[in-house]
Amino acid sequence: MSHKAGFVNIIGNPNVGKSTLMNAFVGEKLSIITSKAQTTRHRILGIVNGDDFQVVLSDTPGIIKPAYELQSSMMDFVKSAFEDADVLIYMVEIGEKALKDERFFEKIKNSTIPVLLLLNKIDVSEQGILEEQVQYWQEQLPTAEIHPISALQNFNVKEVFMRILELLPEAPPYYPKDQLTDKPERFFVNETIREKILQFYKKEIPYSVEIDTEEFFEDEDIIRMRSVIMVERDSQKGIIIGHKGSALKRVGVEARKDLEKFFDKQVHLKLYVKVNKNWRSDPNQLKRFGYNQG
Ligand SMILES: Nc1nc2c(ncn2[C@@H]2O[C@H](COP(=O)(O)OP(=O)(O)OP(=O)(O)O)[C@@H](O)[C@H]2O)c(=O)[nH]1
Ligand SMILES: [Mg+2]
Repeated sequence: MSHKAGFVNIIGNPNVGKSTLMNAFVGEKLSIITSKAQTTRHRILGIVNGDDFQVVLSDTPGIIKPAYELQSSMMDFVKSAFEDADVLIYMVEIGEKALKDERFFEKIKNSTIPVLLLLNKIDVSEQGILEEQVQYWQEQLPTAEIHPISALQNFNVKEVFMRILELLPEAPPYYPKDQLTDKPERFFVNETIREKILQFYKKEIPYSVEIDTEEFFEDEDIIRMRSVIMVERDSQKGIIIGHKGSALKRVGVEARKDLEKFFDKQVHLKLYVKVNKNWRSDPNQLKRFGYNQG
């Protein structure tokens, strides 16, 4: 039997719906999703397996011009997604005109691998605007194949997946057929907590936070987790904790609910807050938290 396999890497500006699309393809919530830009900080694999195919999707951070070391590492993940792609998905949202860093656009333009340009969020656009947008992108990237979609409402997502299968080469699987992702369990604990922080706190707070799950212990009927929320400054610690601990408690309760769904098991989650001065500008700290190209 012939078998198709390959890497399909999703890139684009922040907040266009890259993670929403990957989760829709995989059918699991592997990547966290929020209405804020720079939600995704890592390159996260989502593997879709069939009897005669294996599609290895990569969700990547939104493209930005880096202002500090963490963001440079995030852009290294995006660069790496150009290197091993068999198919490149360039996602834009309705109304968007250009990448936040145009050097990446040059890379897409010069790409020798197939590019699928997915025009996302068409559920919030009118027909006239959609046609105008398709024409605009056709002029910008004549070699790309354009597909209007709604990742959120699962519109045209299956059709795009079928097209990906056509484009993939004949190859044996890269990962075991029961594997869903490349990330360990603790990563998903970190990300679930960070999602709540993105949702509940304002301004700079979510961008100053990193999570480190120090304990993950699976018992017969419960998983016990202990995670540290790291902030950059003392004042941020107080904000995370909130009046009499109420804000932190809310993070814990909401994260636990999601983790119980994700692991399909009862969860006990303990949260601590620590100040780790300027962690996001410190290459050694960043390495420890997995922001390096190994
Ligand atoms: N209306 C609409 N909203 C969408 C669609 N797809 C995603 N969104 C919303 O857009 C926001 C961003 O979605 P994400 O999937 O987190 O976007 P992203 O590109 O991964 O963002 P970063 O990780 O920050 O780069 C969320 O509020 C989603 O619910 C869509 O098809 N239609
Ligand atoms: Mg994302």
